[in-house]
Amino acid sequence: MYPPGIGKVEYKPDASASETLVFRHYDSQQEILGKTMEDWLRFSVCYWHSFRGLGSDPFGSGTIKRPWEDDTDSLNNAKRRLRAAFEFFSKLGNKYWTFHDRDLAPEGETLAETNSNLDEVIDLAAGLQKKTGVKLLWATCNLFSHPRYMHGAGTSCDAHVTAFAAAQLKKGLEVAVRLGAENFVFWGGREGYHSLLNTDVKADLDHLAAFYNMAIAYKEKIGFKGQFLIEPKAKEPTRHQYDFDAQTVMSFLHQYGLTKHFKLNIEPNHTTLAGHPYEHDVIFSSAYGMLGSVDANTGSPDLGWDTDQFPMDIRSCTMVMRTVVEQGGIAPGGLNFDAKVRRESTELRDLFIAHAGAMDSFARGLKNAANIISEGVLQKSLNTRYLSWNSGTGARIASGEATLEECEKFIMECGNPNPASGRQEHFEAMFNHYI
Ligand code: XLS
Ligand code: CA
Ligand code: CA
Repeated sequence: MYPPGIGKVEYKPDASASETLVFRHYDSQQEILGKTMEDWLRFSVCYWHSFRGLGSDPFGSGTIKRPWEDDTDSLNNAKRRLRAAFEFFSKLGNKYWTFHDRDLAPEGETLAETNSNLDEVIDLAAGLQKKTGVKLLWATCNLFSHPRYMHGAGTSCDAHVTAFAAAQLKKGLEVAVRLGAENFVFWGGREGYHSLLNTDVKADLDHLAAFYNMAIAYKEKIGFKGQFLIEPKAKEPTRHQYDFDAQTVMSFLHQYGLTKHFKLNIEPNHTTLAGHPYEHDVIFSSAYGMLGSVDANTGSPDLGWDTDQFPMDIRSCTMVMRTVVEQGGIAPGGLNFDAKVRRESTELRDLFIAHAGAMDSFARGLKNAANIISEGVLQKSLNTRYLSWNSGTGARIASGEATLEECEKFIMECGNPNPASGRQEHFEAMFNHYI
């Protein structure tokens, strides 16, 4: 049992400030606006940070010792770690997990050997899923860590590398089917550039679209029913990542006729890396019906880096949940904690507290969002701001019926516009009322 002394995390609304290994707000079966909290939030634990990350960073090696690790890359260690992970999920009470293929099993000398290693661990994963009822929110392929992917995978300048990535992806999709993944994520690990002198950007994007088309064809062939998701990120590891932000990815999909096959997996820490506010990409993708899932984490606002911290800020969680509730839910996506404990947080207890605290923050975000939406005061003020578009010339411009001549005539008759106050502070104060 890992760790001894920590049991199931309980709902305890009257917990004191120092009791952080409880849920004060997350009551999985509590109904909010017609759905249980569990159904709105669809929490998922990510395997790579929580079970493969041991606190190393570019300046130093790992600081974290886990009781199940024997410091080898053996299959036995891989299986012991997976069992520990499912024990963790059961104690935390989350219903989903996510992984990269290479998080689960060691890579061999050849693709055949790698696939056979993976199969061995996938068999165990299938059994543990069945036993615990924990399901796979999404799987993804790690197409960025191995040196072969140094120039990218789908956008490598070397077609042999792209073919290898495609072969790896084929296996990844088969694994997704086997484990009943509800989604499959494409994060463009090294799909980008460091220098425009050695890069043909148009060729890269054409090849990426071709890579996605092969994935769609195979998805249909093997009957994978999950949702394909692309995860934008602005920079890191490359200087410019092609999937820069939600608007860039949506334009790419549109340009290559791929829109209907994908939605977006938005990670707010990537949104801030793009220089946008935390909730920007969540709102943009949702506005176009493209918000598929959220990698629920945060950076440090003063840094902007991709620090993958646990989301503990109630304001940000409220903004995200407001959008999720307004679009009617996030399923088949979820809130995946793509987050790692700080390398100084070395106890196993910290991993539990981090997840429980983030789940509670989102539960509070959900309650706040439900209040904002039920009372409708913010929405009413927003509607008032746009009132001029509902009738007359505004409605004619919006519907595409108006002409430049007609607008000229309107101005000649009605004179200069006199726009009303934007009342930003009023909106901010109203929002603060709910958090
Ligand atoms: C890295 C990404 C990555 C994806 C999955 O920055 O967040 O972890 O979510 O490959
Ligand atoms: Ca992510
Ligand atoms: Ca990240």
